[in-house]
Amino acid sequence: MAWISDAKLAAAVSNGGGLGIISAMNADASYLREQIALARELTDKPFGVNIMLLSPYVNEVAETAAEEKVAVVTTGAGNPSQFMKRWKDAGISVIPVVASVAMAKLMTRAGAAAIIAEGGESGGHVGETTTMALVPQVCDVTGLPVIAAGGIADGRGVAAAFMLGAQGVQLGTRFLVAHECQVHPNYKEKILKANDIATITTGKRLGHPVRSLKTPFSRAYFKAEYGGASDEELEAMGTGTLRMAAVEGDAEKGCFLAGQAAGLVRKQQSAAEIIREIFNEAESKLSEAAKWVK
Ligand code: TUI
Repeated sequence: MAWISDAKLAAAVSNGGGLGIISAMNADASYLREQIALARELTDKPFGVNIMLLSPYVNEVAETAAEEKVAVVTTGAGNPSQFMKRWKDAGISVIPVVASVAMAKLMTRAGAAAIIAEGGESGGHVGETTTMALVPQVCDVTGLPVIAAGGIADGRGVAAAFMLGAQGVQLGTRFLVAHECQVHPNYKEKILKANDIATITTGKRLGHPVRSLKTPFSRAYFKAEYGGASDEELEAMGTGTLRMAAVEGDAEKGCFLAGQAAGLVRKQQSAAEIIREIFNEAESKLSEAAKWVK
């Protein structure tokens, strides 16, 4: 989660019983090195780093993650094959995010430690297939642990993910309103106010669909996309908009990435409280569920 998931949030998640992930986003190696050092000051628990494969600095941040020997690397928005050997040689557990069965197979063969199967309900860069359909199909082709992502924001979603065959879950949107999340207050307010139809997918025409909240920016982008704007004009429209949302809280020009489960996010809590509440709820939902098949 670019401009959102920094050392502070990642450490709070790890201290709260999860595995916090620092976003390497579109920043250079020195930013990532700094964030890793800060996370190590804030927690003695393992944490991970997400490498966004479309980053202009992908080569140097991939190397930094290896040099720093972080516990886990997750990847997004592409195929990380070229980096797998370097990371594995450094003792890192590599957990790629996939949006398709084909990529899950490829990553299993390439030596991944687990697979994150992310459905199109999620925020940010998304695939077509929903979590409900994707997770069991990924489970069927890999012997690795599967972590479900996309559309999960509470214990019901966690319970459902486990029933689909997942052994873990990845949540983003719910942690946007964590006390330890440094995102602009306007962003948190928008998430808390979001309903079931609050998000929109743009960027399909450029081949990189992105889910975000419906705002003046995303509506204007959508119109431009289907109204004859050139690829260059669209690229220019999107530049800098994640920072405008997360850092400046710019309600007009910012791109507020969020998943469809934003409508389930109703209160601000610490990361540890979020994790505790979700897993308590999942446990009770799972123990109640068997009665429906009797
Ligand atoms: O990567 C994400 N979420 C993201 S990345 C991002 S930055 C961005 N901004 C504009 C355009 C594109 C990226 C914002 N949010 N989630 C994980 C994820 N990975 N979702 C989908 C995928 C994915 C897509 C294609 C993984 C592999 C893949 O393989 C394609 C191929 O064959 O290379």
